[in-house]
Amino acid sequence: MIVRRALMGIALPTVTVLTLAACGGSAHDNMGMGSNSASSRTVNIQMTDLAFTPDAIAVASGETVTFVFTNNGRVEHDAFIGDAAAQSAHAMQMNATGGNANGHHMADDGGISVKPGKTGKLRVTFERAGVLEVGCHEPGHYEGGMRATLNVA
Ligand SMILES: [Cu+2]
Repeated sequence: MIVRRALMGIALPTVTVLTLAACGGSAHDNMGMGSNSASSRTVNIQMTDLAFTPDAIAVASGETVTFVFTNNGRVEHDAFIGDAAAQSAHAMQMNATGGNANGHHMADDGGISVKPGKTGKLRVTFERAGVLEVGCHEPGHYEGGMRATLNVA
């Protein structure tokens, strides 16, 4: 019996190492999930020319998150949060209004536009679980892969 227990004790650290490895080497700072879901937390997202980094974000339902977008690219980018259907509806709306220019992203339409070198914030409360996206709807960007997955658990 004593020998078996000792073996099981050895097996556990292996699992821990695999979990850490699956987490990858990206620069997610302090995404401690679920510890204090009622309070707001800040998630920094970098915008570059046709990518969001990180491109996958996990949040908890009921959580309020402030997303801080920093545009490190050379062109203007935007960030719109919604499910896949909302993304395409938003894309159509943007096309109908000329895709750009003034009036693009009013304060409360769920999206922001960020010029190169600037930052912009979006504060969102996630009401229920589901899969959402952060999409950039500057012409061709979303289609070019400028989107991030937002998993609400
Ligand atoms: Cu973009």
